[in-house]
Amino acid sequence: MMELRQLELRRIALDLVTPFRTSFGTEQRRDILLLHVTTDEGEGWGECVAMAEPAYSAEFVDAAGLVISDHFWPTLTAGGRITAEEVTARLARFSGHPMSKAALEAAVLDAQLRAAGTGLHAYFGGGRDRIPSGVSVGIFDSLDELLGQVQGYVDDGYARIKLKIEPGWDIEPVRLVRELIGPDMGLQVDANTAYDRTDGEHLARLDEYDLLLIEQPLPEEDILGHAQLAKAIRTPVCLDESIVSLQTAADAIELGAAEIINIKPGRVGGYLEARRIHDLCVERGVPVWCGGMVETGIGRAANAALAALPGFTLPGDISASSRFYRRDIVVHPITVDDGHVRVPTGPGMGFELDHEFLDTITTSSVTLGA
Ligand code: NPQ
Ligand code: MG
Repeated sequence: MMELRQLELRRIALDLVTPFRTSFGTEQRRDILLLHVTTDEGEGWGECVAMAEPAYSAEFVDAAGLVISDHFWPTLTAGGRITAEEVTARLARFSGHPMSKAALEAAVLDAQLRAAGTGLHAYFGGGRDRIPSGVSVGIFDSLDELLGQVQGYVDDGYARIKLKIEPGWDIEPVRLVRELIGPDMGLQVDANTAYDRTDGEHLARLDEYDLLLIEQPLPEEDILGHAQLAKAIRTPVCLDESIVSLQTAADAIELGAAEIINIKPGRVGGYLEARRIHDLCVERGVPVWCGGMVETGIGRAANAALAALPGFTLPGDISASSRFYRRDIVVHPITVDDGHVRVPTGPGMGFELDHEFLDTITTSSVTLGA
Protein backbone atom coordinates (compact mmCIF):
# COMPACT_ATOMS: atom_id res chain seq x y z
CA MET A 1 0.00 0.00 0.00
CA MET A 2 1.39 3.43 -0.93
CA GLU A 3 0.55 6.97 0.07
CA LEU A 4 0.05 9.16 -3.00
CA ARG A 5 1.83 12.48 -2.40
CA GLN A 6 2.06 14.36 -5.71
CA LEU A 7 1.05 14.09 -9.36
CA GLU A 8 2.83 15.93 -12.16
CA LEU A 9 0.93 16.27 -15.42
CA ARG A 10 3.59 16.85 -18.06
CA ARG A 11 2.89 17.57 -21.75
CA ILE A 12 5.57 16.88 -24.34
CA ALA A 13 5.80 17.51 -28.09
CA LEU A 14 7.44 14.99 -30.43
CA ASP A 15 7.54 15.01 -34.22
CA LEU A 16 6.94 11.79 -36.14
CA VAL A 17 9.65 10.76 -38.63
CA THR A 18 6.95 10.71 -41.36
CA PRO A 19 3.28 11.85 -41.35
CA PHE A 20 1.06 8.92 -40.32
CA ARG A 21 -2.18 8.98 -42.32
CA THR A 22 -5.19 6.81 -41.46
CA SER A 23 -8.88 6.87 -42.36
CA PHE A 24 -9.49 9.23 -39.41
CA GLY A 25 -6.70 11.75 -40.06
CA THR A 26 -2.99 12.49 -40.41
CA GLU A 27 -0.67 12.74 -37.43
CA GLN A 28 2.66 14.61 -37.68
CA ARG A 29 3.41 16.28 -34.33
CA ARG A 30 2.45 14.40 -31.17
CA ASP A 31 1.13 16.18 -28.08
CA ILE A 32 1.47 13.59 -25.32
CA LEU A 33 0.40 13.67 -21.67
CA LEU A 34 2.73 11.93 -19.21
CA LEU A 35 1.88 11.35 -15.55
CA HIS A 36 4.61 11.38 -12.87
CA VAL A 37 3.40 10.21 -9.47
CA THR A 38 5.32 10.63 -6.22
CA THR A 39 4.46 8.29 -3.34
CA ASP A 40 5.94 7.59 0.09
CA GLU A 41 7.64 4.57 -1.51
CA GLY A 42 9.05 6.20 -4.63
CA GLU A 43 8.07 7.58 -8.04
CA GLY A 44 6.38 6.23 -11.14
CA TRP A 45 5.55 7.35 -14.67
CA GLY A 46 2.63 6.54 -16.94
CA GLU A 47 1.78 7.54 -20.53
CA CYS A 48 -1.71 8.61 -21.63
CA VAL A 49 -2.41 7.41 -25.19
CA ALA A 50 -5.20 9.91 -25.86
CA MET A 51 -4.54 11.82 -29.06
CA ALA A 52 -4.81 15.60 -29.51
CA GLU A 53 -8.19 15.19 -31.27
CA PRO A 54 -11.11 12.87 -30.37
CA ALA A 55 -10.67 11.10 -33.73
CA TYR A 56 -9.61 7.55 -32.84
CA SER A 57 -11.88 7.57 -29.75
CA ALA A 58 -13.87 10.11 -27.71
CA GLU A 59 -10.90 10.92 -25.47
CA PHE A 60 -8.41 13.68 -26.30
CA VAL A 61 -5.38 14.95 -24.43
CA ASP A 62 -6.76 18.27 -23.11
CA ALA A 63 -9.79 16.47 -21.71
CA ALA A 64 -7.57 13.79 -20.17
CA GLY A 65 -5.60 16.45 -18.29
CA LEU A 66 -8.84 18.00 -17.02
CA VAL A 67 -10.61 14.83 -15.90
CA ILE A 68 -7.45 13.57 -14.15
CA SER A 69 -6.71 16.81 -12.29
CA ASP A 70 -10.32 17.80 -11.45
CA HIS A 71 -11.87 14.36 -10.78
CA PHE A 72 -9.62 11.28 -10.74
CA TRP A 73 -6.63 12.50 -8.69
CA PRO A 74 -8.76 14.09 -5.89
CA THR A 75 -10.77 10.84 -5.65
CA LEU A 76 -7.67 8.63 -5.66
CA THR A 77 -5.94 10.64 -2.92
CA ALA A 78 -9.09 11.07 -0.81
CA GLY A 79 -9.26 7.32 -0.28
CA GLY A 80 -5.91 7.07 1.58
CA ARG A 81 -3.20 4.47 0.96
CA ILE A 82 -3.63 2.47 -2.24
CA THR A 83 -2.23 -0.30 -4.42
CA ALA A 84 -2.18 -0.25 -8.22
CA GLU A 85 -4.69 -3.10 -8.20
CA GLU A 86 -7.20 -0.79 -6.43
CA VAL A 87 -7.00 2.20 -8.80
CA THR A 88 -9.70 1.01 -11.21
CA ALA A 89 -12.14 0.21 -8.42
CA ARG A 90 -11.58 3.57 -6.73
CA LEU A 91 -12.35 5.36 -10.04
CA ALA A 92 -15.27 3.09 -10.95
CA ARG A 93 -17.91 5.70 -10.10
CA PHE A 94 -16.65 7.77 -13.04
CA SER A 95 -17.94 6.76 -16.49
CA GLY A 96 -15.65 6.34 -19.46
CA HIS A 97 -12.22 7.93 -19.92
CA PRO A 98 -10.39 4.56 -20.06
CA MET A 99 -7.17 6.10 -21.44
CA SER A 100 -6.99 8.60 -18.55
CA LYS A 101 -7.70 5.91 -15.94
CA ALA A 102 -5.11 3.65 -17.58
CA ALA A 103 -2.41 6.34 -17.40
CA LEU A 104 -3.02 6.82 -13.67
CA GLU A 105 -3.01 3.08 -12.97
CA ALA A 106 0.20 2.71 -15.00
CA ALA A 107 2.00 5.46 -13.06
CA VAL A 108 0.97 3.93 -9.71
CA LEU A 109 1.90 0.42 -10.91
CA ASP A 110 5.32 1.69 -12.08
CA ALA A 111 5.97 3.21 -8.63
CA GLN A 112 4.75 0.06 -6.86
CA LEU A 113 6.88 -2.30 -8.95
CA ARG A 114 9.98 -0.09 -8.63
CA ALA A 115 9.48 0.07 -4.84
CA ALA A 116 9.25 -3.73 -4.79
CA GLY A 117 12.39 -3.97 -6.95
CA THR A 118 10.56 -5.96 -9.63
CA GLY A 119 9.29 -5.39 -13.17
CA LEU A 120 6.05 -5.70 -15.15
CA HIS A 121 7.45 -8.71 -17.04
CA ALA A 122 7.91 -10.62 -13.76
CA TYR A 123 4.64 -9.21 -12.34
CA PHE A 124 2.82 -10.82 -15.28
CA GLY A 125 4.57 -14.10 -14.58
CA GLY A 126 7.60 -13.82 -16.85
CA GLY A 127 7.11 -15.59 -20.19
CA ARG A 128 8.98 -14.90 -23.42
CA ASP A 129 12.00 -12.55 -23.42
CA ARG A 130 11.51 -11.66 -27.11
CA ILE A 131 8.30 -11.24 -29.12
CA PRO A 132 7.55 -10.95 -32.86
CA SER A 133 7.18 -7.36 -34.07
CA GLY A 134 4.84 -5.98 -36.69
CA VAL A 135 4.60 -2.51 -38.22
CA SER A 136 1.60 -0.32 -39.05
CA VAL A 137 1.87 1.40 -42.44
CA GLY A 138 -0.19 4.49 -43.21
CA ILE A 139 -2.05 5.64 -46.31
CA PHE A 140 -0.02 7.48 -48.98
CA ASP A 141 -0.78 9.70 -51.98
CA SER A 142 0.78 7.16 -54.36
CA LEU A 143 1.19 3.38 -54.52
CA ASP A 144 4.89 3.80 -55.29
CA GLU A 145 5.39 5.68 -52.02
CA LEU A 146 3.56 2.88 -50.18
CA LEU A 147 5.66 0.14 -51.79
CA GLY A 148 8.85 2.05 -51.02
CA GLN A 149 7.89 2.32 -47.35
CA VAL A 150 6.89 -1.34 -47.12
CA GLN A 151 10.15 -2.46 -48.74
CA GLY A 152 11.99 -0.42 -46.10
CA TYR A 153 10.16 -2.23 -43.27
CA VAL A 154 10.78 -5.62 -44.90
CA ASP A 155 14.48 -4.70 -44.99
CA ASP A 156 14.25 -3.69 -41.30
CA GLY A 157 13.18 -7.28 -40.63
CA TYR A 158 9.63 -6.76 -39.37
CA ALA A 159 7.70 -10.02 -38.98
CA ARG A 160 4.37 -8.67 -40.28
CA ILE A 161 2.97 -5.75 -42.24
CA LYS A 162 -0.29 -3.95 -41.37
CA LEU A 163 -1.80 -1.63 -43.96
CA LYS A 164 -4.19 1.17 -43.15
CA ILE A 165 -7.13 1.07 -45.60
CA GLU A 166 -10.17 3.17 -46.41
CA PRO A 167 -12.70 3.27 -49.28
CA GLY A 168 -10.67 4.00 -52.43
CA TRP A 169 -7.43 2.77 -50.87
CA ASP A 170 -7.85 -0.94 -50.21
CA ILE A 171 -7.84 -3.66 -52.89
CA GLU A 172 -5.02 -2.27 -55.05
CA PRO A 173 -2.61 -1.44 -52.18
CA VAL A 174 -3.20 -4.90 -50.69
CA ARG A 175 -2.73 -6.66 -54.06
CA LEU A 176 0.56 -4.81 -54.75
CA VAL A 177 1.95 -5.26 -51.24
CA ARG A 178 1.10 -8.99 -51.26
CA GLU A 179 2.93 -9.21 -54.59
CA LEU A 180 5.92 -7.33 -53.13
CA ILE A 181 6.30 -9.30 -49.88
CA GLY A 182 5.42 -12.72 -51.30
CA PRO A 183 2.92 -15.34 -50.07
CA ASP A 184 4.56 -16.22 -46.74
CA MET A 185 4.90 -12.91 -44.90
CA GLY A 186 2.15 -11.92 -42.47
CA LEU A 187 -0.10 -9.18 -43.90
CA GLN A 188 -3.18 -7.58 -42.34
CA VAL A 189 -5.33 -4.47 -42.81
CA ASP A 190 -6.87 -1.87 -40.47
CA ALA A 191 -9.84 0.24 -41.54
CA ASN A 192 -10.34 2.22 -38.32
CA THR A 193 -14.18 2.01 -38.75
CA ALA A 194 -14.14 3.46 -42.31
CA TYR A 195 -16.67 1.04 -43.87
CA ASP A 196 -20.33 0.15 -43.24
CA ARG A 197 -22.65 -2.84 -43.61
CA THR A 198 -23.14 -2.22 -47.35
CA ASP A 199 -19.41 -2.85 -47.99
CA GLY A 200 -19.50 -6.60 -47.22
CA GLU A 201 -19.15 -7.75 -50.84
CA HIS A 202 -16.38 -5.25 -51.50
CA LEU A 203 -14.43 -6.34 -48.40
CA ALA A 204 -14.83 -10.01 -49.42
CA ARG A 205 -12.58 -9.18 -52.39
CA LEU A 206 -9.71 -9.03 -49.85
CA ASP A 207 -10.16 -12.75 -49.10
CA GLU A 208 -7.90 -13.78 -51.98
CA TYR A 209 -4.82 -12.08 -50.45
CA ASP A 210 -4.50 -14.47 -47.51
CA LEU A 211 -4.69 -11.77 -44.85
CA LEU A 212 -4.15 -12.59 -41.16
CA LEU A 213 -7.13 -10.40 -40.30
CA ILE A 214 -9.16 -7.29 -41.12
CA GLU A 215 -9.18 -4.88 -38.17
CA GLN A 216 -12.18 -2.77 -37.15
CA PRO A 217 -13.88 -2.44 -40.57
CA LEU A 218 -17.12 -1.01 -39.13
CA PRO A 219 -18.01 1.66 -36.51
CA GLU A 220 -17.10 0.75 -32.91
CA GLU A 221 -20.74 0.39 -31.76
CA ASP A 222 -21.75 -1.89 -34.68
CA ILE A 223 -21.04 -5.26 -33.01
CA LEU A 224 -23.86 -7.04 -34.89
CA GLY A 225 -22.52 -5.70 -38.20
CA HIS A 226 -19.12 -7.22 -37.43
CA ALA A 227 -20.76 -10.56 -36.57
CA GLN A 228 -22.61 -10.55 -39.90
CA LEU A 229 -19.44 -9.59 -41.80
CA ALA A 230 -17.47 -12.36 -40.05
CA LYS A 231 -19.94 -14.87 -41.52
CA ALA A 232 -19.80 -13.27 -44.98
CA ILE A 233 -16.01 -13.12 -45.51
CA ARG A 234 -13.14 -15.61 -45.07
CA THR A 235 -10.65 -13.10 -43.64
CA PRO A 236 -10.88 -13.19 -39.81
CA VAL A 237 -12.52 -10.11 -38.26
CA CYS A 238 -10.46 -8.41 -35.52
CA LEU A 239 -11.83 -5.73 -33.20
CA ASP A 240 -9.89 -2.71 -31.89
CA GLU A 241 -11.96 0.44 -31.15
CA SER A 242 -15.01 -1.69 -30.12
CA ILE A 243 -13.22 -3.40 -27.21
CA VAL A 244 -13.12 -0.99 -24.27
CA SER A 245 -13.41 -3.47 -21.38
CA LEU A 246 -13.51 -7.15 -20.36
CA GLN A 247 -17.31 -7.08 -20.75
CA THR A 248 -17.29 -5.73 -24.29
CA ALA A 249 -14.66 -8.35 -25.20
CA ALA A 250 -16.78 -11.17 -23.74
CA ASP A 251 -19.92 -9.95 -25.54
CA ALA A 252 -18.16 -9.48 -28.89
CA ILE A 253 -16.72 -12.99 -28.71
CA GLU A 254 -20.11 -14.44 -27.71
CA LEU A 255 -21.80 -12.70 -30.68
CA GLY A 256 -19.17 -13.94 -33.15
CA ALA A 257 -18.04 -10.37 -33.90
CA ALA A 258 -14.44 -10.85 -32.71
CA GLU A 259 -12.51 -13.79 -34.16
CA ILE A 260 -9.30 -12.03 -33.06
CA ILE A 261 -8.81 -9.13 -30.61
CA ASN A 262 -6.32 -6.26 -30.68
CA ILE A 263 -5.57 -5.51 -27.01
CA LYS A 264 -4.51 -1.91 -26.22
CA PRO A 265 -4.01 -1.29 -22.47
CA GLY A 266 -4.96 2.40 -22.74
CA ARG A 267 -8.19 1.69 -24.66
CA VAL A 268 -9.43 -0.82 -22.03
CA GLY A 269 -8.59 1.15 -18.89
CA GLY A 270 -5.17 -0.25 -18.01
CA TYR A 271 -2.66 -3.10 -18.02
CA LEU A 272 -4.61 -5.05 -15.38
CA GLU A 273 -7.84 -5.06 -17.43
CA ALA A 274 -5.74 -5.88 -20.52
CA ARG A 275 -4.42 -8.90 -18.64
CA ARG A 276 -7.97 -9.96 -17.75
CA ILE A 277 -9.02 -9.71 -21.42
CA HIS A 278 -5.96 -11.79 -22.38
CA ASP A 279 -6.95 -14.49 -19.87
CA LEU A 280 -10.55 -14.54 -21.16
CA CYS A 281 -9.37 -14.87 -24.76
CA VAL A 282 -7.02 -17.75 -23.88
CA GLU A 283 -9.97 -19.46 -22.20
CA ARG A 284 -12.19 -18.85 -25.27
CA GLY A 285 -9.46 -19.77 -27.81
CA VAL A 286 -9.47 -16.30 -29.35
CA PRO A 287 -6.02 -15.16 -30.56
CA VAL A 288 -4.88 -11.72 -29.35
CA TRP A 289 -2.11 -9.30 -30.24
CA CYS A 290 -0.89 -6.07 -28.65
CA GLY A 291 -1.95 -2.97 -30.53
CA GLY A 292 -0.09 0.34 -30.50
CA MET A 293 -0.99 4.00 -30.05
CA VAL A 294 2.33 5.40 -31.29
CA GLU A 295 3.60 5.36 -27.74
CA THR A 296 6.91 6.73 -26.50
CA GLY A 297 9.38 4.37 -24.82
CA ILE A 298 7.27 4.48 -21.63
CA GLY A 299 4.16 2.79 -23.13
CA ARG A 300 6.22 0.77 -25.63
CA ALA A 301 8.25 -0.96 -22.88
CA ALA A 302 5.14 -1.83 -20.88
CA ASN A 303 3.31 -3.10 -23.97
CA ALA A 304 6.21 -5.45 -24.69
CA ALA A 305 6.00 -6.88 -21.17
CA LEU A 306 2.26 -7.47 -21.63
CA ALA A 307 2.75 -9.04 -25.06
CA ALA A 308 5.12 -11.62 -23.54
CA LEU A 309 2.04 -13.38 -22.12
CA PRO A 310 1.28 -16.73 -23.82
CA GLY A 311 -2.04 -15.73 -25.43
CA PHE A 312 -0.39 -13.02 -27.56
CA THR A 313 0.13 -15.43 -30.44
CA LEU A 314 0.11 -12.89 -33.31
CA PRO A 315 2.74 -10.20 -33.98
CA GLY A 316 1.77 -6.90 -32.37
CA ASP A 317 2.15 -3.26 -33.36
CA ILE A 318 5.07 -2.94 -30.94
CA SER A 319 7.48 -1.61 -33.54
CA ALA A 320 10.92 -0.13 -33.02
CA SER A 321 10.80 3.35 -31.54
CA SER A 322 12.52 4.54 -34.74
CA ARG A 323 9.38 3.65 -36.74
CA PHE A 324 7.90 6.83 -35.33
CA TYR A 325 10.54 8.91 -33.53
CA ARG A 326 14.02 10.22 -34.37
CA ARG A 327 14.78 10.32 -30.62
CA ASP A 328 12.78 8.72 -27.80
CA ILE A 329 12.45 9.85 -24.16
CA VAL A 330 14.01 6.66 -22.77
CA VAL A 331 17.66 5.72 -22.48
CA HIS A 332 17.18 2.33 -24.21
CA PRO A 333 14.56 2.70 -26.97
CA ILE A 334 12.86 -0.44 -28.27
CA THR A 335 14.59 -1.84 -31.36
CA VAL A 336 13.72 -4.67 -33.77
CA ASP A 337 16.20 -7.45 -34.37
CA ASP A 338 15.41 -10.24 -36.82
CA GLY A 339 11.69 -9.51 -36.59
CA HIS A 340 11.61 -9.52 -32.79
CA VAL A 341 11.55 -7.03 -29.94
CA ARG A 342 13.43 -7.80 -26.70
CA VAL A 343 11.08 -7.66 -23.69
CA PRO A 344 12.38 -5.18 -21.08
CA THR A 345 12.83 -6.90 -17.71
CA GLY A 346 14.08 -3.86 -15.75
CA PRO A 347 12.34 -2.45 -12.66
CA GLY A 348 8.89 -0.93 -12.93
CA MET A 349 7.40 -0.81 -16.40
CA GLY A 350 10.90 -1.53 -17.79
CA PHE A 351 12.08 1.86 -19.05
CA GLU A 352 14.70 4.37 -17.91
CA LEU A 353 13.88 7.98 -18.70
CA ASP A 354 16.24 10.31 -20.56
CA HIS A 355 15.41 13.29 -18.33
CA GLU A 356 17.74 15.67 -20.17
CA PHE A 357 15.95 15.14 -23.51
CA LEU A 358 12.53 14.95 -21.83
CA ASP A 359 13.01 18.41 -20.34
CA THR A 360 13.90 19.86 -23.76
CA ILE A 361 10.59 18.72 -25.32
CA THR A 362 8.34 19.51 -22.33
CA THR A 363 5.66 22.06 -23.28
CA SER A 364 3.95 22.29 -19.86
CA SER A 365 4.13 20.81 -16.37
CA VAL A 366 1.56 21.09 -13.57
CA THR A 367 2.01 19.43 -10.17
CA LEU A 368 -0.90 18.58 -7.89
CA GLY A 369 -0.52 17.81 -4.20
CA ALA A 370 -2.55 15.17 -2.35
C1 NPQ B 1 -4.74 1.43 -34.60
N1 NPQ B 1 -2.54 2.36 -34.12
O1 NPQ B 1 -4.33 0.29 -34.52
C2 NPQ B 1 -3.94 2.60 -34.14
C3 NPQ B 1 -4.37 3.85 -34.86
C4 NPQ B 1 -3.49 5.07 -34.62
C5 NPQ B 1 -0.30 1.80 -34.78
O2 NPQ B 1 -2.10 1.88 -36.22
C6 NPQ B 1 -0.88 8.98 -32.94
C7 NPQ B 1 -1.37 8.34 -31.84
C8 NPQ B 1 -1.17 8.49 -34.18
C9 NPQ B 1 -2.14 7.19 -31.99
C10 NPQ B 1 -2.27 6.82 -35.56
C11 NPQ B 1 -1.75 2.01 -35.12
C12 NPQ B 1 -1.95 7.34 -34.32
C13 NPQ B 1 -2.44 6.69 -33.24
C14 NPQ B 1 -3.00 5.70 -35.72
C15 NPQ B 1 -3.23 5.53 -33.39
O3 NPQ B 1 -5.89 1.64 -34.97
MG1 MG C 1 -6.57 -0.38 -35.18
